[in-house]
Amino acid sequence: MNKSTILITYPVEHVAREAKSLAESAGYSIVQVVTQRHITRSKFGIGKGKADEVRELVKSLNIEFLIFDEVLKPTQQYNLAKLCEIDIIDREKLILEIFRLRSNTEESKIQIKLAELHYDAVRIKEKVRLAKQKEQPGFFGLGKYDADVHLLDIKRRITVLRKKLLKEEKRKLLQRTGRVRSGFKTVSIIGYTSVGKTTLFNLLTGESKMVGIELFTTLSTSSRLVNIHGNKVMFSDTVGFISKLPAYMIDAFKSTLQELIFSNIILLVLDISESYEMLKKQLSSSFTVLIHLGVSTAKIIYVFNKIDLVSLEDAKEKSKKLGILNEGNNNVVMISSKTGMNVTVLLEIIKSKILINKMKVDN
Ligand SMILES: Nc1nc2c(ncn2[C@@H]2O[C@H](COP(=O)(O)OP(=O)(O)OP(=O)(O)O)[C@@H](O)[C@H]2O)c(=O)[nH]1
Ligand SMILES: [Mg+2]
Repeated sequence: MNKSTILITYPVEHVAREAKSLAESAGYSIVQVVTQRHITRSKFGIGKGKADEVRELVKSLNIEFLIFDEVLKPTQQYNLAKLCEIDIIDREKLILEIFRLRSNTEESKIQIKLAELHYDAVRIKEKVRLAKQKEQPGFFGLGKYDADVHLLDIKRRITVLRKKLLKEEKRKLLQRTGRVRSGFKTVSIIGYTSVGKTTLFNLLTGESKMVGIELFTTLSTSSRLVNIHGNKVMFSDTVGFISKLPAYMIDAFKSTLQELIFSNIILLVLDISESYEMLKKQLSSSFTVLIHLGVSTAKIIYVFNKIDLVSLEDAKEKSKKLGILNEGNNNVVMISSKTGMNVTVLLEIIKSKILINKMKVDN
């Protein structure tokens, strides 16, 4: 299937690259990238002149989809769709599509449904608001009454799904309490999507969970108990993060992500083979999630992965520029999950942190 697509994004290399990877992960084939410095203009997102150009491109290149690398208001989406006579997929919709394609557990399916309903609700509310202003009578052919009924239905479904997730959260809480009682320590592997979290998880646990170059290969948490020199440690692999992930999506994945709140150690994985700009983005997207969940950053071990792809000097320089230095804190390590390089060093760090925690508890 060749879903020929135009991508509208910013003229910033790493931003455009992320958008392109997202689009390709959802199965779109990018035929043309259109970049604009401002893509949040009120009517079409882009300016009218550019919108006309895009319309011409759509026609001449036989384009089926238009991906817009920003969150669009329903009016913007509608205006642009009408002008170009084509489906517009904005950034949020795109992320939701990928999530839906990848979801393979009951829990992640509920989480995605919840996020989708939220996305729809925001749009319907906007339609109602516009209908009230009489700016757009019969907007999208939807009367106010229909919209209200639809909205109520969405709210009801959201409540039902939230209850289901709450049950799951409680089940996990019990599981966790059991773990704490048995003296297990927990280590969560987090980070931007595609940095190699699952590859590392597999290496540490002997598992064979799916890894892939596409974004968001992992959507549901896997955990596995490992014995590190006589210490029982539970490793968990988690869903990857991405920049500009809306808070409601983090909330939707809360039952998956709250594992992090209770972890003894957090391995924040970064892909050192990426550019400095990209690394900054990887770091900030991880911090956004940790802060939103209220997780202490003191538990972090920074794991620079894919060291096999760069020189040690280059890696050190980048980490220094990022402000992540190993000044006796024993919380930075450069590894390759592919070749296994320095993984024993990582294990030693984990072990020493666990022992320190143990001593703190014992005293
Ligand atoms: N060269 C090299 N490639 C690696 C390394 N670790 C992972 N990869 C590759 O990076 C890609 C992504 O790896 P994954 O383990 O799926 O990454 P992830 O962080 O779990 O990704 P998501 O689950 O999609 O968020 C795969 O193609 C891996 O083979 C490494 O140390 N060196
Ligand atoms: Mg993964």
